[in-house]
Amino acid sequence: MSYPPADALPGIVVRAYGKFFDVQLADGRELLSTIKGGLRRRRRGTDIVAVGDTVYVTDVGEGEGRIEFVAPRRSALSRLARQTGDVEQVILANPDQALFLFAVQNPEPHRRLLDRFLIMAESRGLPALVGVNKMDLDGPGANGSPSRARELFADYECLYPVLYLSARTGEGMDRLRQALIGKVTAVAGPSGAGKSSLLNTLDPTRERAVGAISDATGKGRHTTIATVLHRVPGDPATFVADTPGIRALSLQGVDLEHLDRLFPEMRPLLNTCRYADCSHLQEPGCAIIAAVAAGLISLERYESYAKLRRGEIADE
Ligand SMILES: Nc1nc2c(ncn2[C@@H]2O[C@H](COP(=O)(O)OP(=O)(O)O)[C@@H](O)[C@H]2O)c(=O)[nH]1
Ligand SMILES: [Mg+2]
Ligand SMILES: [Zn+2]
Repeated sequence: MSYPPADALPGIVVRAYGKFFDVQLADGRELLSTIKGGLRRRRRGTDIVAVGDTVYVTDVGEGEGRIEFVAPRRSALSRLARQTGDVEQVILANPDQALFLFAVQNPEPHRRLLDRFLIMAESRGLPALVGVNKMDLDGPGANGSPSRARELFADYECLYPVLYLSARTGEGMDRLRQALIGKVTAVAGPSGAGKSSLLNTLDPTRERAVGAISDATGKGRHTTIATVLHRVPGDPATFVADTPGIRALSLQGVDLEHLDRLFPEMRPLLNTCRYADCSHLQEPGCAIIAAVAAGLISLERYESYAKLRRGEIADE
């Protein structure tokens, strides 16, 4: 165990571009930083520094910094990259929760994708929130309900916090801010759901900040940035991460034999099937199948389970 030098400043890595990292200090300043030579050898089998890491940097002037020390990671959202010799690629270090954002329409919400996201979060012990954006486009549902959105997402309301939002009108933003406060939240969802718009609503200075960085470094604008952390104004410890890489995690590391444990509505029933190793697909005396028949477990959620359990994991 080593310690940061006394004059190094604590910060959080908010962007990574290859060997360069933007480190945001407590006062909001960002230093474009490289890693001190000696640090490279220490961490094996994982990225040495990743977005979300707490680091200590020396300010070397002209907006640049040197990372002297990386605080131990509490957790990481990562994937194994076979091409790189099984070194884990960290998508986000130290996430506290995940927000899966869909739109009421444009694009149509894709519940199977939401279920896969939720399974991914469950398998990694990450608390999940569901966001339904573009509520300004909501209308009556098919079953006579006044809200199609609430009809579509009703099954989730007893499982996860469901936030009905509109980046356009500001609907639900107070509740969203409350759910985010003091935490690092990974945001994922289909393209067009409104992730960027929502981040802009949370932090109207965001676009300007990104532009300033690009100008300062003379690059970055065309750099493919995997994960970007945004500080939400109002609380210094609230960050929202745009994490496009989450989607590729999908079911990595999920043991299909125990997929049932990743469905919170199934968990209380798991020891009540007739057979201890019940797959809940066709066995007699299955408590899950009975609960679906009784309307206690949503048929659509069960179908998501059954498809994945049978190995029908083809991506859309
Ligand atoms: N009507 C409506 N449109 C929105 C809302 N939020 C975002 N959009 C629009 O949806 C499109 C995609 O938004 P964007 O933030 O780029 O989605 P992303 O791909 O998830 O980052 C843009 O044309 C936005 O203007 C909303 O709350 N209501
Ligand atoms: Mg976007
Ligand atoms: Zn069963």
